[in-house]
Amino acid sequence: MIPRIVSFSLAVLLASPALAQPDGAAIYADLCASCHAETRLGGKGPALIPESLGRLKGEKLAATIADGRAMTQMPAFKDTLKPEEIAAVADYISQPLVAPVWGEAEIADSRMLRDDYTPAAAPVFTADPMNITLVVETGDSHISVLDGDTFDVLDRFETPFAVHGGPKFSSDGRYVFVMSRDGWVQKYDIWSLHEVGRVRAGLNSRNIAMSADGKYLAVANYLPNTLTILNAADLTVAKVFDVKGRNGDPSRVSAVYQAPERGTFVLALKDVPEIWEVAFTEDGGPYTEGFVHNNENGMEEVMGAEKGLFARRRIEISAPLDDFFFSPDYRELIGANREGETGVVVNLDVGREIASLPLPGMPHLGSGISWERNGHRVVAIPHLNEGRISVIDMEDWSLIKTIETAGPGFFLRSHDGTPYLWADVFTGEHKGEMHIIDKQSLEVVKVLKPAPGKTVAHTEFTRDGKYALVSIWEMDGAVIVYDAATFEELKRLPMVKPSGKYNVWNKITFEDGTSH
Ligand code: DHE
Repeated sequence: MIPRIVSFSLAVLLASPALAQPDGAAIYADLCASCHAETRLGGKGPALIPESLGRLKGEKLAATIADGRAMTQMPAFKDTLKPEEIAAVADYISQPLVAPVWGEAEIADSRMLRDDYTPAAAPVFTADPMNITLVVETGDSHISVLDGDTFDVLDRFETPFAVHGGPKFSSDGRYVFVMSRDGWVQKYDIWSLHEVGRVRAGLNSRNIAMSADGKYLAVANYLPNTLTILNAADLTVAKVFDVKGRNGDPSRVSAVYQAPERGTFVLALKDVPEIWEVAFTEDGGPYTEGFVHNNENGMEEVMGAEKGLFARRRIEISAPLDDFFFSPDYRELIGANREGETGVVVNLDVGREIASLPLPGMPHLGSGISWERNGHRVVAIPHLNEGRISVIDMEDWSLIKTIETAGPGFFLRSHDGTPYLWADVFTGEHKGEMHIIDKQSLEVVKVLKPAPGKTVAHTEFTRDGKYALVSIWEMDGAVIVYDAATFEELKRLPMVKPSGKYNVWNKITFEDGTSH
């Protein structure tokens, strides 16, 4: 500790003459680089660049440096640094980096396979492998592996820092892939209860998608502007796409989804008005025949000339869309822009927009769910800015109902085995109120308030839909197990800031009530 402070003082003194402003770069090199890397692209600790810091800005960022982060390796610096020095480091790490290189070679170099891993021939536990539920505990970067019948914790393994989005399972439910906002992708063997390895597929990543055949894992990256496709078996690189619009403008990839029936990954692009489909089948999915498109001169032209594995098709749209919800046959998608007030429906077969929808208040399409109602398929979508859920008819794209809730919600969940959907309130004075909504009448039938004043969010069901698992999303949090029919609380499992929960069966069968 003492040598570190001495060397820091020297560096600061050398770098900043008396009365000069503290030198944020020198302080960073001295105190932060050992964990976050000299490049600021992350090491043991996350990358410290604007893209990764996200909403951690200004005073909030300075407070994190001063106070550290509870339950992580991040120490408090308020006794080591003066407030103006903390402000200088905060300012330094808030400056953009000039296009860091993170291509095939860098990704390949980051790959680490565990040498203490031996695949088990059969599950090493007696629990039903199809009813395993994973609980992501973001508070201390772990995942708990739950037996879905007894709710016993079978294993608790460390993940990379800041896991985001749903982990993706291989189609047999044996392996799971987890992604962190820093671009690390971790592979874990559920049968063996052991990590297989990890690789850094990007520097700032959004989410991952698994191909239906289990061979490929696509990683959507903000930084660099790429889509990385990994071989799921050994985490080697299969392909890296530089993402640029038709006019050459680079774009961040907001999200990637798999469309099993189409044999493609579908990409939401943040900065260019295009949707991409990338084939993960050898025959190039829908590309072999191309499709007819009306170009800007009103002329019909055949698009989709690329063929074969990883053939890419561009669908031109009127404005960038960064969040999608798909129809069950994956022929249509609803897309929305975080800033926009409307959603659009895009038919992927014909490759164009076919309808628009009123969706004010930041619709969160990624956590929409759909089900059958009065012989029609409907979709429910929460809004991140407003206490409402929009219910839309997926045949004529009309708005059936706006369900008022006590505040803005993040996640919706249901299951074939229950007549209700569960909708959280994530922010505002009513945060923590869980709404139970009848899927046929669209009425709120009950509001649960299990932990007043705390964040209560994200529901997942057991394989049979009989139990609902809800997170108390706090450092001293818990997963509450409810009887999904009576809403009676049965158990609280202590967890460290549990966020999403993912049941193997519901995920691999694309259960209606879950996000895909
Ligand atoms: Fe998420 C899923 C985008 C902020 C927790 N989030 C997703 C998905 C997308 C998305 C596209 C679907 C990916 C998938 O599962 O493959 N999230 C965004 C944003 O654009 C947004 C609003 C801003 C951002 O900074 O990225 C955002 N998300 C958050 C949070 O602040 C949350 C609450 C806390 C966190 O961990 O960052 C959060 N998002 C989640 C979770 C899922 C998710 C737990 C998976 C839900 C599921 O059940 O599948």
